[in-house]
Amino acid sequence: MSPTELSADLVHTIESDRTSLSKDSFKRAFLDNLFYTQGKFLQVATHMDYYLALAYTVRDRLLYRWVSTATAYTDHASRTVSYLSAEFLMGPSLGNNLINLGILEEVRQAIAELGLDLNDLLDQEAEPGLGNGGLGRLAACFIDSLATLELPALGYGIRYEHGIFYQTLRDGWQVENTDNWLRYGNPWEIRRPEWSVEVKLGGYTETYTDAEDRHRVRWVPAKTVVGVPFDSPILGYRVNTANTLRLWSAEATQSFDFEIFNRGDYMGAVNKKVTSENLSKILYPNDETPQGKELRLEQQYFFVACSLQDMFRILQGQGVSIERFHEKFAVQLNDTHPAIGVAELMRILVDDYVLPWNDAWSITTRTFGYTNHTLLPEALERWPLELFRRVLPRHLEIIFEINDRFLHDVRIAFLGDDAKVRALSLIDESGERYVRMAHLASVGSHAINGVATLHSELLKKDVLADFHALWPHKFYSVTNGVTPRRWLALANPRLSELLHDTIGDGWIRDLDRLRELEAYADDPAFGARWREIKRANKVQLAELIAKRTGIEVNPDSLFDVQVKRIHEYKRQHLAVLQVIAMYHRLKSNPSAEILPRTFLFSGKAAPGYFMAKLMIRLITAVGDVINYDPEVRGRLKVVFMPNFSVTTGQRIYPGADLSEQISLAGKEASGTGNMKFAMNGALTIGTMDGANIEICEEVGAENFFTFGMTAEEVDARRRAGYDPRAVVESNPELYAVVELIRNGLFSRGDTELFRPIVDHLLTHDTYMLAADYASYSACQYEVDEAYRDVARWTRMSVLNVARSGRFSSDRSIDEYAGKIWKISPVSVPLL
Ligand code: CRA
Repeated sequence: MSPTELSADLVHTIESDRTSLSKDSFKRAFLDNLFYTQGKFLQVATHMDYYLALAYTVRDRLLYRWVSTATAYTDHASRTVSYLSAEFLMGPSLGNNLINLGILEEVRQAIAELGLDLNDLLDQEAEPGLGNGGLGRLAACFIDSLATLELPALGYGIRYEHGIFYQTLRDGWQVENTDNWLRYGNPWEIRRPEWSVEVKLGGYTETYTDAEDRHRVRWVPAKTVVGVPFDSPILGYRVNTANTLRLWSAEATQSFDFEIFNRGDYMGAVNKKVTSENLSKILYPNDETPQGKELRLEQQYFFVACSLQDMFRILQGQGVSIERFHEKFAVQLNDTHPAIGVAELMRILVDDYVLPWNDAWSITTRTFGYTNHTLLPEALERWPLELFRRVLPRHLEIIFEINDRFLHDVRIAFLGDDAKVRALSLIDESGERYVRMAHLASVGSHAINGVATLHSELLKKDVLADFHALWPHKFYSVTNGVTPRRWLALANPRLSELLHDTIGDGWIRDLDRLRELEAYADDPAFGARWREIKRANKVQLAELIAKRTGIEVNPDSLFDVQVKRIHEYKRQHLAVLQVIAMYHRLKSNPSAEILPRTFLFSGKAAPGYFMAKLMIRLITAVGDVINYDPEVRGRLKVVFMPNFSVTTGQRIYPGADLSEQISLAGKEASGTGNMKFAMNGALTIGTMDGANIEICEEVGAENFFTFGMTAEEVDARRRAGYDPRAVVESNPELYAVVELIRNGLFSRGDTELFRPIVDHLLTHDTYMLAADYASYSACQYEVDEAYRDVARWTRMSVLNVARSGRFSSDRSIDEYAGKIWKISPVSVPLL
């Protein structure tokens, strides 16, 4: 019997117990797992036991598909995408896996028959918060879509022991608490020690002559750590494809140093282990503000080196020659965090496999694609040269060599233009010397893309303009997307049911099918159901708000929501100015007819970002005044919901009426929350920034509230000399608002607390709140007017959903696959 026959045979023997999707066998398997993996019986089991038993039951069903997928890929020797990302913000897996298996309702039923509520079990799952925000969540949506489109793919990242911090509020300030997502274990992962690899760090290099008389370089590292892969299956929607998310955990080469131990130094003996394991201990909680921390560079190199070694193992397992690496793997760099991969692949090919430089370079550049996610100058990663040399001495030499050859080409392309040479160099030599990671990624990739049309245009015009002049053919644009499985089917069961009843289920796999809803936009019966659903979602959100914050909100008020990382460029404080203006209006005229609104904010601030933390404090302070002012009588509420996460997002988007996407134009590369809101029937008030522009185009300008300067107007305004104080002083409403903050209304008379915000607004106003204020304020009046017209608002909401198909991550992935990766689907037969 050959090994393949053997495994097929085995799978069939165990099939009925572990793979059947029938309700009865599911129930049996659940009880079996409760008994044999949790060691509990129904009467004494906790909700966590139930959740884990259910998770293992679902996992068994995934494993069958996973093994089948691995077999199909091996048989086809398929071209594979390796998606390299320092962050994967997955969110809980159970609900999503039930959706993708197509058994959510059956399982709900089975669980109910055992006297349990599926929702209670879903709530037990700890969220793997292995990302900061949009970039990490994008990676998670992308691997869902890759599997759904039956594309061979591996996600490679880091298994951080502690993900993004858990945010609480104390006296209105953000407090960071350590996340401990692994406390009860992670039922979705399988540790694969047999595929562990070693990673070298530090030390020095030396040259030598090998047995064949070749001059070679040897890297003598200062330390070695072990990378252990933990694999999780990523099942596509109603397909057999289950791809792999492979996250690396750092371990010590030896858990215990006996030499030190024998000298009697007990603590010292475990020290080495502790330092090695620090590598994958914690996710750096900064979004778009990298800090030049040595450990962070080590983390980046660690997971990239592990992943490339893993790819070579797979290549060799399939008997493919090294020279064909780029034919087997398309490696995508999710921002510059994995850009060191360019130098690492060169090192492997040149130092270990002794390939000629030019051959190695050709393989490398045909392997990598680079996605840029930001234009913010402070977000572009660069490493001080000395730090880089200390951690990766051999890679620095390789980068110098790449740079030499590259700059030679630059000199020829831009004859005699030394400024171009300095601007394009991989090394920034304007002061202290740095390695520019975006330059390394751009030189080492065959494709460079932005994440929305405007962003890609600005990349070509601005941040990477010189690279564009050199290699226009390398530039692409792929607008971001989000997975409709998690963000619609799972997050919004009520709306999904209505869609199911109206147009069937085709939209879950082909989101453009939502267009069929357009026919119902003016149908009164449909509209009434539409409103009932939104209202029910709002009631549920109001309950969550009350539970998390103690604040009671009125489900009949307009839910005006801004949820995302807290950043000055995202301008949460612009929304706050508007809230204060409304409050001021009410106070000046208590009987004024105003449309009741609930302002909901949620999001984390980087722990070291003073202004962002102060912005949170301003939101909570304004809430503390307005929410308890009897004169306002529930017409205005301001809520800051702590700990925004994937899980909280799933509960917020479906209950929103209005989505705030108010970044200064030219600053938000794309945004993805904007898409989640639109898909769930919220209307957007937004600037012409990032993907807002494309959302507005798709849904129609009449169904979108636009305001503010365009990116071009922003530039022109700044060039013309921008004086924010003059703008504030010439707008009585804005002036009054600023005065209220300045005089301490929201700080019990303390005029110092919010001074940094006020001063910055009046002097620099980097993100031009003052310039956009009047237009924002006027636009909010239009929102009021539209909301009062119930039929009109309903129609707008329906059309937003109907026309959101383009913002499925399936569309994004289809574009990457066709234009950049050149990969095609492989259909997977079950074994
Ligand atoms: N912070 C951008 O700012 C974008 C996501 C995903 C960001 C968002 O506008 O939607 O990436 N950039 O493309 C980023 O992380 C390092 O840069 C983000 O999430």
